[in-house]
Amino acid sequence: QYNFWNTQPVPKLNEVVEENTHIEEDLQADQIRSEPFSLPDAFEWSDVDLNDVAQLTELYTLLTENYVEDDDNMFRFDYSADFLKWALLVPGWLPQWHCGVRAKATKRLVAFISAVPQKIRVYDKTKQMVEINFLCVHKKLRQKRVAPVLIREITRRVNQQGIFQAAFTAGVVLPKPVAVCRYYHRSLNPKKLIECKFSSLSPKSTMLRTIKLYKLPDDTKSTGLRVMEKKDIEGAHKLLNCHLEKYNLAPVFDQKEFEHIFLPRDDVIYSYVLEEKGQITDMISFYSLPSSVMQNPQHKKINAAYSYYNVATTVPFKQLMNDALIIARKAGFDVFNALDLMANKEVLEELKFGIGDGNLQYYLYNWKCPEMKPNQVGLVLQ
Ligand code: MYA
Ligand code: JJ1
Repeated sequence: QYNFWNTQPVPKLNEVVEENTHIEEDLQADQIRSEPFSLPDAFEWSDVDLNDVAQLTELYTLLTENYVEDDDNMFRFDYSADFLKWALLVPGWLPQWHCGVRAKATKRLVAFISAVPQKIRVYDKTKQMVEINFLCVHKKLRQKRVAPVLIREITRRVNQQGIFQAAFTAGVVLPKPVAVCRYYHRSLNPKKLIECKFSSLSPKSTMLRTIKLYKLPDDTKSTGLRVMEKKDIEGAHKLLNCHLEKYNLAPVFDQKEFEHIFLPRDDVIYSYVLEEKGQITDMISFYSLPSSVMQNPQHKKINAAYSYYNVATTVPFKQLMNDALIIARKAGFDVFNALDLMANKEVLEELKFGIGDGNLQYYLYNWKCPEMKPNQVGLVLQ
């Protein structure tokens, strides 16, 4: 059990942690291995250049065909190429942190892992870390211990930049989660979700009654709610960073990062603000992450919106979140997903979200700290 993870600087699954500190000391430059880790003979390392459309398309295809599926293998995440550029070409990105593996013979991209820089606060300590995401091994290459090689290699490439901590999330249980969050889902297009078997028609209800149950108004309730613009960045950045101080695990954005992450991009990131006397007082955001529907004659894709960072100070949080549902439905999303982190849990049930069958485990690498409840988590990864 955990032959790889037992060799890594992470707490044991049964360990109860009381302090908030690193596990291993930072390495000196001469202690960091300078050669890449060895792959099986038929494969080679190859950075993926996301500014090259051909390579971006190769990564898109690898993930669309091989990335995360639900427990019953009915749906698979289908991150768009524009989304991958948004998530991975953040300020401070490095080409060697878009780490690919190709088959030597065919040059086919068969595996990937990424890191992006992010300052993260854990309780009272703020550290430069990376966020690790998009770990993927082609289905034909599974269970050959390639994933541990990818993880060791990205660790080496991150260490080379003087960074020794990372944050990541996963659906699987590894040593040792900092927090365990639950997915909740709010139907926007219940008929399609039922046809896809994403949700089921309650035996006590009918299609018509279900459609009525999830009906939403055409217009948002918060007066003046509008798309976030460049001129709002300074105010919205301050609003969010101050709000995130409430949580025990949260990113600390600088203004450039904030602008990259939150300026709206069609079919990728949606951000809205409320302004009062020239001040940004409230914000909502969600990102677009469709899933492929496998083995369904009628539907190929579910358009899902994922709740991202929200701050309510002048209107009730429930009203603001309901406005997000209204906007998402109008934009053509079939379902609105949210985790039970930050203050979400307090409004999800009243807004007709139902609990999903997936968990999201939060992890830190080379850091030990006390576990936290979902409502103390203020970090949302893509
Ligand atoms: S989470 C999303 C992960 N991707 C998917 O789920 C896509 C579909 N699945 C696959 O592509 C493969 O099944 C993967 C495993 C690649 C997941 N995180 O090569 P193997 C351990 C960490 O024989 P495969 C995301 O992107 C497993 O417990 N470890 O297995 C964040 C076993 O170790 P151990 C995982 O199935 C990623 C070993 O791998 C995960 O062919 C964060 C087996 O390897 C997982 N999601 O490939 C990565 N799944 O023996 C860590 C399995 O110990 C980053 N395993 O049980 C750490 C920080 C690094 C930077 C540090 C900087 C300072
Ligand atoms: O989407 C998920 N579950 C859906 C579909 C389940 C299909 C059968 N397994 C679900 N649907 C029920 C919705 C219903 C709507 C009306 C109200 C009641 C509820 O539960 C789940 C999350 O719940 N998603 C996954 O399992 C995908 C993987 C999640 C882990 C992601 C890890 C990625 C890490 C990268 O950083």
